Amino acid sequence: MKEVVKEFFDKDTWTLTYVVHDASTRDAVIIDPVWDYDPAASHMSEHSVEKVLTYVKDMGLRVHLILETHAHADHVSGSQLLKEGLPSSKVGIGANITAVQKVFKDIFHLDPDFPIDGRQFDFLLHDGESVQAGSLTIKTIFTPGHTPACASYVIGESVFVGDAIFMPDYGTGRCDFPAGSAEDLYDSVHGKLYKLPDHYRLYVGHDYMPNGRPLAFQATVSEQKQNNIQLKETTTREEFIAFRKKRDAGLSAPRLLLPSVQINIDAGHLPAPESNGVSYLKIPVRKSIMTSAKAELVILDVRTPEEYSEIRVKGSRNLDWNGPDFKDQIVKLDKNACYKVYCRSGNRSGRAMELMKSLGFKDVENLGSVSEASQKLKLDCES
Ligand SMILES: N[C@@H](CCC(=O)N[C@@H](CS)C(=O)NCC(=O)O)C(=O)O
Ligand SMILES: [Fe+2]
Repeated sequence: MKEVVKEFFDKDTWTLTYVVHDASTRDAVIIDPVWDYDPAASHMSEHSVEKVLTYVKDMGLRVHLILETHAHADHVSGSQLLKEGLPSSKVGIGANITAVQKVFKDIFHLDPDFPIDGRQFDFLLHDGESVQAGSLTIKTIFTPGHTPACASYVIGESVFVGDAIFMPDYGTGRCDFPAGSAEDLYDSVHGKLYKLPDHYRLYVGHDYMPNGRPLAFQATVSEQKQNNIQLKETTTREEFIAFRKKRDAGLSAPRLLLPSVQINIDAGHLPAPESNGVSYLKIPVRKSIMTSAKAELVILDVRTPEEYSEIRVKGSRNLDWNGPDFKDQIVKLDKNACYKVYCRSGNRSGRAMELMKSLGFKDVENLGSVSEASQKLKLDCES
């Protein structure tokens, strides 16, 4: 069997969709199709799916399966739309999609009867399992980390890795989505993908074309092991985890995160239309959905109001350690915020820090004196 791989690139979301077929039988599978979505107008269009359908028709392919490498957080899946055009195909995803459905059901406060057992998909794939698409054999390898449900699909000597790893000059997938894990990603890439034969071709789920280079979407296991800028064969687990966590802390949410996830955990179905025939998406407000969301920073000056009025760090707030209601005021504060405490010499703020920690505040630091605080926080003083 010789697998033929054809790529389609959606430049709006940098996504690669693949059509893979057996040249001798024309049996085919489609991986990670895109349903175009313009968030400002909340308008969906079929352009990307149509390109794929045209190719399938022109090549005379028989598409058996539509596979998702994961529940994408940056584009809406075109799988249901594609299935309408290819009625004999079935949509599948890694069986751990159930974990993703569970987390996001809470985040989106979905209907209590929204299933979290994956039944919205036609079938679920298990680690190590092989399925047939006519003459094509597809082997599933679970490659969690970017999301807990990520799977890679091996067809012949081609491997569709989703967002586990990108081109060698870009690196790896982010691990800060709910239930993502840099530890798991290292084990998936280093422990599984890098153990495949050196000449196998890894096809990536996105290409961000760093430094203006032209589109690229495929590198061999050997090329990745030698050149991936974030995770080489020689990179240690500790190095990778430290690097990935640091990078993730600085990334912002993908532009289409909210619309994509709620549609994609429902296998690419739009929410049921309301009585006017229109589907509506939900947008949670103020609820942090990124695990790396930054805690609020509170700068506490615990000197007396007189001392405070003379000079203080800009943006600080005054709570007198010696005042009668210090503790009453403190317990009203958010225990998850990040506190930087200072006073005249570091003495009162040291005791305030101890008290706050004993009350269950998670992140409290004593910065010492006014000038030390100003220096450490890189904030000016005001009087
Ligand atoms: N700017 C892009 C960001 C997309 C993004 O976060 N991509 C994910 C894959 S879904 C990723 O792993 N990025 C890796 C990184 O930036 O290090 C968007 O808004 O869609
Ligand atoms: Fe992704």
